[in-house]
Amino acid sequence: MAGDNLRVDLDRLMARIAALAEVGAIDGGGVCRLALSAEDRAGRDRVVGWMRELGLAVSVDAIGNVVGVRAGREDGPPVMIGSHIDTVRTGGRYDGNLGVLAGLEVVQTLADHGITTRRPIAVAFFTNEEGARFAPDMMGSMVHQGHLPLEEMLAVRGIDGTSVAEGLDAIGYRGDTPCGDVRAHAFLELHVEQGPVLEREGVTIGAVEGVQGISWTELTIEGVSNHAGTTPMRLRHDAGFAAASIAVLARGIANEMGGDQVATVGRIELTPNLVNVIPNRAVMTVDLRNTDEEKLKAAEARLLAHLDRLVEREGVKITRRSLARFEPVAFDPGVVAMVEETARALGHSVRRMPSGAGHDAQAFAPNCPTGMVFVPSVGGISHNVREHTEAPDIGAGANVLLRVALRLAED
Ligand code: HGY
Ligand code: MN
Ligand code: MN
Repeated sequence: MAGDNLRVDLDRLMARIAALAEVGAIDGGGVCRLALSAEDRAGRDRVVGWMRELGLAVSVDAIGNVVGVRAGREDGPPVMIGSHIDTVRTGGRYDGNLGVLAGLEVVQTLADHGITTRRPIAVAFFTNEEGARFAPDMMGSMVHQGHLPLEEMLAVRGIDGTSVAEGLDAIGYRGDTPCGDVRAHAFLELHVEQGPVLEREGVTIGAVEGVQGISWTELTIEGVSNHAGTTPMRLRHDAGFAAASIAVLARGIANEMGGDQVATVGRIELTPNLVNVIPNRAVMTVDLRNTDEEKLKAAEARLLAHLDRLVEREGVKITRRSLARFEPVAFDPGVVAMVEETARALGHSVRRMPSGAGHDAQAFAPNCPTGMVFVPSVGGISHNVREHTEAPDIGAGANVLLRVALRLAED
């Protein structure tokens, strides 16, 4: 097939990764570009600049998703390569960014070799994949693919009180292209694994079979502030204790259920947060995930039962707000097999695996053949400035992406 000997220019890809990592750079080699922040805008501008240099037709939709299209020999839905360039506050330079920049590298490699594919190829980055500032995560891609309503998402207020609409206007990325205007023929995402499996097994490529279910809940616990020294224990309505007990319960659910069940309390904010005052308010988040929907529901039920007991026993009020809820998603078996075969044909070790993290690809999976390519994370570390993937592994992943994209664009 055309392009059998085609390979990406790894130095060029690594240079773009480094150049984008300069935007929002933080100590330790990481990046902070929270969605719709000034740093996010600067990162967007840099990537759009590269899209334009490559001659892509760039569009920005009503929730700020950016799609650059390279024309094919024929018109019609493109093979889309995408991910995200927003990061968590302690982000690494590869999470999301690799998938977008590898897409640009695929396009530039094709151009370098004068190859025009039958179908157009699009490279995209989606707004607010992380969900760290505005929940839920995968917001932009879920709106793009019709799973979340645009107006409701524009009205979402983030952890700092800003709405998504205000954030988009502030960075100038509230586009006029209708959301979902670009339907994909197929969707591919290259991403760092963000976990320990590939490295532990000495495998270079992950052929991702799907994404586990995600349940994010924000809890507001209201008790009674009182004097830490004079208030008898039996008379306390301690929001801080309640929050801590929920965190311990979440860990207990994961330990007792075992398997793929994970649980994380990532945020706890106490008021008045003073050494000698019993907290009267706690705002916290509980992140539960499992590859099995029924087990995830069972974990959620155990959390709710504990909340009821706390209300009874501690005399606190607990208000729940769902921040995100996605069922497990399976990727297209044909694309998974294509990733696996391509990795082997390129001489790389490969294994099938689920994704523990959410990804934009899961928004596309119900609508078109979708797959993901993982490359190893050193130490299994991510959402941490120490996130790292070795250049040869990045080259391997990008070449698998190139070859699978070519196959899908010619089929
Ligand atoms: O939370 C996640 O799984 C992703 O990083 N948004
Ligand atoms: Mn990501
Ligand atoms: Mn992430």
